Amino acid sequence: MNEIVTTMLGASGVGKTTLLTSIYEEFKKIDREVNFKFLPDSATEEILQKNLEELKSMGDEITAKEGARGIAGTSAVAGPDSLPKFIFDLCKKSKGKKGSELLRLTFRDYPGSYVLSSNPVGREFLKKLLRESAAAIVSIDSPAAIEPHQPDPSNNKNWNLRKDSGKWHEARNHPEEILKLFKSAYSRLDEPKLVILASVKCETYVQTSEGALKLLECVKDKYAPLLKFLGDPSRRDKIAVVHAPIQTVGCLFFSRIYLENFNKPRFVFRKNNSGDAYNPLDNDHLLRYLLSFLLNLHNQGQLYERSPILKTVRKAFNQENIFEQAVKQFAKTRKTTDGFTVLQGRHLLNIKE
Ligand SMILES: Nc1nc2c(ncn2[C@@H]2O[C@H](COP(=O)(O)OP(=O)(O)O)[C@@H](O)[C@H]2O)c(=O)[nH]1
Ligand SMILES: [Mg+2]
Repeated sequence: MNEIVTTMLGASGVGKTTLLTSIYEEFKKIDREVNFKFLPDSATEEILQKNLEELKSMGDEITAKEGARGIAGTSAVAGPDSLPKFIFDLCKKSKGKKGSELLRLTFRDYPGSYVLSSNPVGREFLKKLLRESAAAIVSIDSPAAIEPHQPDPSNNKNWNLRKDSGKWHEARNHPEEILKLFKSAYSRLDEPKLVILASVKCETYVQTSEGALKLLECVKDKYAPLLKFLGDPSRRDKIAVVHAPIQTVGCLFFSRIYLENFNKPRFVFRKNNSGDAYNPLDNDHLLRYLLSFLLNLHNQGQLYERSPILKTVRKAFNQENIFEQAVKQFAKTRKTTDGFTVLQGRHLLNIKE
């Protein structure tokens, strides 16, 4: 099977599993747009369907929990080898049957504690995974990156970055641990990579284009050391970096922070109207960017003849001419406004006409 792996990156509770669940929800709708289907394998479907039901039945107010979603707790004990893989097969649409499989997209999720230096086994696993993956999606907890120590309730609609913005950023998002992981996995690259900085839990901040741009500025500022590393002249031609604000729940807005024992911050989210339904937004663009990257590699990857990822991509696209056409049609409608932007490596995402 032609398999392309994406690593989900982020500490506990930043929203990795919820992001994956919203992708699962979105994948089901793709065949309305183009002539192929994304089918989860049965284990993926079982886990994500359960998460989806939980998300859909969420109350009017929630306190974001660390590692709230299913898989984390149990697998943390069992170790990396027993982690589930989230597998989606891109298939040709054919009446009644599953259709032939063209490309397998695998997403790797794991307990968020793997990101921390205090977990050497987890970090070793992650380094290897990052090195072998074509793409990484860094899930960024937006309220942690933005909110000051004491959020100002009137700051909600026309919110502004303050001098003391991002009081809990280090504690929640662990940007320096993420940077260290990239440093160990991307130090010598011989094939191109896609890095998506996905700002999640961002409902509050992206209601206006202006707000979405402020979020982008904040991410650029808070991740400046990572962007500097990825943009180093020795590697910048090989790495595409995209910022994507994703509302993985859609109906829950940041409300307030309270401190629990040992000053641990708890972020509370509320629905604007009681009973508002789960309504993820824009998560399909993660997939559009991922497929743009793969299609570009197929068309313009001559520099990387020996790359295993290129070989896989070639095999996938060479099976059927219409597959390339369909992917092209799907990928080129990726969003480029409202905080979505290519921060680096545009040449790795271009789609030729
Ligand atoms: N409002 C809002 N809440 C979110 C979003 N993504 C995750 N959450 C909440 O944040 C908490 C942690 O998410 P989870 O996906 O389990 O994080 P993980 O540990 O990185 O896998 C859960 O309580 C989610 O309901 C989002 O985009 N918006
Ligand atoms: Mg999780």
